[in-house]
Amino acid sequence: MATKLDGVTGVEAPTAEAPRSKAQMLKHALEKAELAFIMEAHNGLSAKVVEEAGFEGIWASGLSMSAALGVRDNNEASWTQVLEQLEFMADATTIPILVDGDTGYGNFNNVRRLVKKLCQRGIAGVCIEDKLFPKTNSFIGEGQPLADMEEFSGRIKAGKDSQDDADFQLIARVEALISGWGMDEALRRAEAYHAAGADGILIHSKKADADEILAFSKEWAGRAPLVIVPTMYYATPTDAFRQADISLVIWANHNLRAALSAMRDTSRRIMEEQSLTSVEGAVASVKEVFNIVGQGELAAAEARYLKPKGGDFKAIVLAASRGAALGPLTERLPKCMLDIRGQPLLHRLITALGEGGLSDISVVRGYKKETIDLAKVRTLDNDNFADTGEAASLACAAEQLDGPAILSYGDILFRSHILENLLAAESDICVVVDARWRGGESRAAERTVDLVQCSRPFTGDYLDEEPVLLNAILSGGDSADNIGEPSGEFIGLIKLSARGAELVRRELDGMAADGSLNKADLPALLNRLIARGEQIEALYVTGHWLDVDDAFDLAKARNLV
Ligand code: SPV
Ligand code: MG
Repeated sequence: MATKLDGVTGVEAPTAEAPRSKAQMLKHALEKAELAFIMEAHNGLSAKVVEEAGFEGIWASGLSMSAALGVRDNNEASWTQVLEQLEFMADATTIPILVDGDTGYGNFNNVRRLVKKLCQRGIAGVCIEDKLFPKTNSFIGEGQPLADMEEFSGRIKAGKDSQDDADFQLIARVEALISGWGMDEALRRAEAYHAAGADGILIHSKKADADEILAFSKEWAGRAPLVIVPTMYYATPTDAFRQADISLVIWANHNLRAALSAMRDTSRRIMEEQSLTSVEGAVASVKEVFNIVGQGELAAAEARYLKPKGGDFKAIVLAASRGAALGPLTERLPKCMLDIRGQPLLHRLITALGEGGLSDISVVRGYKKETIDLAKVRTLDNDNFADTGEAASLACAAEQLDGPAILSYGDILFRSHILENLLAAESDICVVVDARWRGGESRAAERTVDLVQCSRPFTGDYLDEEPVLLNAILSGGDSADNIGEPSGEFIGLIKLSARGAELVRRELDGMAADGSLNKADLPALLNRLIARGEQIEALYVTGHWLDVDDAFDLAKARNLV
């Protein structure tokens, strides 16, 4: 196959190095030995679709961009309005855009400014046609007037002299065949435009067969890359273009036309049926829309750049106990290290805390402490775990109670909104209470449940902003009668403000002093604070969390995560 770059020098198209800039990519598509294809787009979304499909470049069609704006292809959209569309398209994609620059929007002077602006917006190339401003689409009418060849050559020179990017491509579009001026005139003009500096020639035809295009190509003999738009001679096999040494095929308007058909059909159906039912499966899902515009990237960026709510909080995770109710399962591992669908429970808990913005995390270990070895997590040890309870474990982390903190049992998992709402609570001490403990939980009576009694039952009235207070919480061994009608179950998650943390630390000291620390659980500590007159807020939730006390919980957790 003859080289397409330069029939005179025979310089080979560059193939060894991957092109980098978008302009270099377009230049490469024009100059390489293989036939290249670019596809029409008319806005950011369609440009993304073109890239997604795997095309080497985008044709920013004048007809399609105009139609998408609801105007005619007669320069009714101003060139700066087109420029705005192009900017969205370029930002949305990584492949080069060849823009349909119509006539260049005026004379040489307008072309100069156009090319400067296109380079600034990261557009790889422009195609200008040898007609007069305001232009008319080539498929409308017969014998449209052509620009004077010398004057149009001046537009090309001016454009090439104005490009700030050395690789920017300017394609000259020859309309002589369409306007009925014949093959000789088409070749004469193509030669003149090439001599004026055009990087390629677009030879346009509105015939239903490719005869005149192929004849032109034969005469042209590879003097510069040839570009074609087979909209009207669409039935010609693509191999005929390959054999004719065409460089670039533009599929010029098919996304706009596909969108028009689909939008008409969808609107008509919804209008007729007054329902979305039959349409829903036929259109892209909302999720697909989120995906193509990169919603996931924004979520990742938010996690990276927004100050997380939990950033000021330390976390203390109480993970010292074995979980004896799990029997042989915890012979070699504490229950917090049991596998929940491929990940230890504690790892999932740490991840959930991290996603809430907490990065200073302490884990109090005890049983089989050597199995708990986590990167980026402080480990503190309650070596007396067998004879002590949660309060003593918390006391091992007392030094960390030097500011706002989240306390968590080591055997729970919860959805992110629970932690988010807890972090937003304004009280000094706030505990999370599941109001649904009785409704769905017939096993509640058999389980070790930290029942609580609150100032008000859960009503579901989310507009009620009056805080709910914890009146009492059932401590280990206490009879359920002690707390009256329970309002819910403490899930094992507490928020402490700096003052709250200070109160807890003092209470732990008091418990150590009066000898009650070693046997106390967390509820005992909370009850002491209540008895002292401290207000503890209860944040009601309804499910969306789990704990792992026994094999039944474990199975449930494994199914849920
Ligand atoms: C366009 O897509 O706007 C073109 C190509 O200029 S054509 O409509 O075939 O003239
Ligand atoms: Mg056009």
